[in-house]
Amino acid sequence: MTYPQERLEQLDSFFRAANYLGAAQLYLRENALLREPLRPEHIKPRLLGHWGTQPGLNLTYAHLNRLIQDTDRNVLFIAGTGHGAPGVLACVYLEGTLSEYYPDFGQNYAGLNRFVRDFSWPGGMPSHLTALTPGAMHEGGELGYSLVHAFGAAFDNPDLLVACVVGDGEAETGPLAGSWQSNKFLNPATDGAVLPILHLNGYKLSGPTIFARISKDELRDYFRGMGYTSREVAGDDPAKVHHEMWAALDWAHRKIRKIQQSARSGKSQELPEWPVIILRTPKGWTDPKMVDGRPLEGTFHSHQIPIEDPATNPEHLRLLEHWLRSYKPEELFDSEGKPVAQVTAICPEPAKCMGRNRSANGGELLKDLRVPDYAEYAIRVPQPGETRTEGTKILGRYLRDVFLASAPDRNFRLVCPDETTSNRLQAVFEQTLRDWQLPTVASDEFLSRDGRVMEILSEHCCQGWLEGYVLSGRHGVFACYEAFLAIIDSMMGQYAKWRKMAAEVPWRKPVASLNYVITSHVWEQDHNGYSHQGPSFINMLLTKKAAETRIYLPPDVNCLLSTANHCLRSRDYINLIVTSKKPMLQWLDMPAAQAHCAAKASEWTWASNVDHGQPPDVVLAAAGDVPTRETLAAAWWLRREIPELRVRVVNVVDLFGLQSPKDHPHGIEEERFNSLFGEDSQVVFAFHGYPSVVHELIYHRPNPVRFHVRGYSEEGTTTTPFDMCVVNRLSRYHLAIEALRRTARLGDTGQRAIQLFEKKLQEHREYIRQHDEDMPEVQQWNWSGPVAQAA
Ligand SMILES: Cc1ncc(C[n+]2csc(CCOP(=O)(O)OP(=O)(O)O)c2C)c(N)n1
Ligand SMILES: [Mg+2]
Repeated sequence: MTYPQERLEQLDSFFRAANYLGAAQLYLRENALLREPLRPEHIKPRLLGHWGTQPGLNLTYAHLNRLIQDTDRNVLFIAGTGHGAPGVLACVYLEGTLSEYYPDFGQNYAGLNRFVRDFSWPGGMPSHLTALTPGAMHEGGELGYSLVHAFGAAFDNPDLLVACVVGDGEAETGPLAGSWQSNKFLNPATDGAVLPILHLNGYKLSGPTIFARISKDELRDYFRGMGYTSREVAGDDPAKVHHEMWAALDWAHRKIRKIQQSARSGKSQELPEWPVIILRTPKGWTDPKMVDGRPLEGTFHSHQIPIEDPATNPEHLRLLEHWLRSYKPEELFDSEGKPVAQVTAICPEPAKCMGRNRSANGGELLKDLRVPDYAEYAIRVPQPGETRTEGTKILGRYLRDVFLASAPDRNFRLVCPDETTSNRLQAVFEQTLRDWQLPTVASDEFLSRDGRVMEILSEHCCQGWLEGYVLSGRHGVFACYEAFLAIIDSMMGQYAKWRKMAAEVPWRKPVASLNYVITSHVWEQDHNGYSHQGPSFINMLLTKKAAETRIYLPPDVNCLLSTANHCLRSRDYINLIVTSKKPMLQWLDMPAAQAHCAAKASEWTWASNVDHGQPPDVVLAAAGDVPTRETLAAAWWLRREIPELRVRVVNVVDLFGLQSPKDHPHGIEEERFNSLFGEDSQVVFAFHGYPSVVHELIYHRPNPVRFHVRGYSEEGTTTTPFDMCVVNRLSRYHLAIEALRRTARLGDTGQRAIQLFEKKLQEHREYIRQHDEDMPEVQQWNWSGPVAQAA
């Protein structure tokens, strides 16, 4: 096949111009078009950035432009190697988008100089792709997540084609290696397509890549084994590579169209072989062959700044100038500094330019999630602490009906690492099933090509899919065992960074919040044991910006419903909800739950033993469902044994309520905080996670050392549920003892009660070793019931 010479030349002009501007951004503070001979004072004082990956990104961008012109496709571009930012910025500049978003970077000589100078310059564009970059929804700083983001954006986006350039080093990461399997979840009838382009430039930072050194057959078989058909584009002669890349993109596009047409006309039920392009070009392609007698092009030496110290080394300055002039900038930009028509002719019409792709600024496409009235799922709570219910079971019903309500919009997904049933959320399967494009057998359950629950045993894929889905303007929830959400700590951290910057970019519109439901939590992992007990995700969230993080610990089902509804309707946050899947005592009816959630924390007066206006002897506070139960039981015991003790019971549902309003927007006002916890009262605080969390949050509250926090202290094994509380010293007896120790005025009465509770602990230890279950008085305890006989 031969292609029109004129367009091949246009492609090459764009490629050269992008390469030129990409290299210029690394080096030049002025004289951006080399209108004068290059002098040391034109060179930036600090040379920061990466060259090696840019030519491959630029080539791909140029050719995708051509594809869009010819097919009118809606293409989102994802660069896995975000360190290629100068190349992508150059492409977005050449197509005209950058100047639209950043008028200072106009397509004129002054704008071009400013654009080139501002890269990696204080106050300018950062060295990686960030939320500042039009058309980007992936930073690519921490490598490994490009392909999951691409798939996340493609789900439920039938007209979208996501072109995703994956670095060959990036492809060695665990998350990227797992994410190829996303094709088993992509339904060609209702989802868009992802075209992966493996950028095989042979090297990562300083070593060769595995994929570049395995044989071509092995590489082809690697992709075949994962359900892809690959085609290689290889070479270092741009003219030849342009030819091959044109053909490869047409090949891939034809395949994608055929797969989609066949699925959309109902003809094919087979798992399609999706195309992958392998782009085998030299690292640093088109830079000098040698520097200082050492090979440069095609080696890892091209990764960052290929020619060092040009400002102080005249030979390097000469080599740099020669390299930059090899792109012939005088042919690429006119006398005004504007890219010439020959360069821009290959760009699509403005609305179709990849820098303007609306999926990259998902808030522009966001529709409110249709949700049912959560109050209709409320459970009856005639008396506090009498009935038992599983939180996630009720939440599952609510989510089931979120799927129902949002069905016309197809804009909601649940991601989960194979735990939807284990987490007791299976009511959702009454409305939708698990997405599964592979064959099924009769004994399978809840699988469908059209399912909207995304289950893969990869927390990385779950997280990445949901990020891509949310950033491209949709809604979702990630339900996970508490301990294993920590696997994606770092991904969440990167997402938080993206969100933080996006919130500072005026043209980025708000997106739905990223919602986590943690269950199978530390206090209900008595059966799985120590490995499954880890509440550290809360600690991780605490390190993020207050503006974007929210942590909720609903003490019961009605609070859970109110919280979940709130989170699903919120924007731009990272919401964490911690809840139980086991039958738990219920405390509040729906109106009381609504009031409690709105207040963030409140006194449960029915449980307190303090006359109005009197200071309490001790405040018993709790955050989390199991700690709430233990705190209430402690209050119950104290009221029973020492009726004169003034106990105030406080429950915290919105964890950041504890923080000073100076530190977090959800912080409870000082006056109300003091009305709950007093200014110098002793506080025994039972917390769901690590105790240090509460200490950190109350740091700016009056007299914080009076807070005595119990929580998970890395004690655990396979034991009874209540024993988990005992070994971590969070049990009702421990809390009651601690409260008494902190109340000096009781004298002997207090001592006698302490001895009683210590005896109870001893009985507990003996009982569980004999019976393999908790004492009946513990198991059956409720606020008003059978424990009356227990003492
Ligand atoms: C998860 C992660 N580990 C390490 C790094 C440090 N790092 C930055 S670039 C790079 C090499 C990337 O190689 P490749 O994906 O092949 O990109 P390219 O060759 O196109 O530059 C490494 C290891 C990183 N950014 N992310
Ligand atoms: Mg590489």
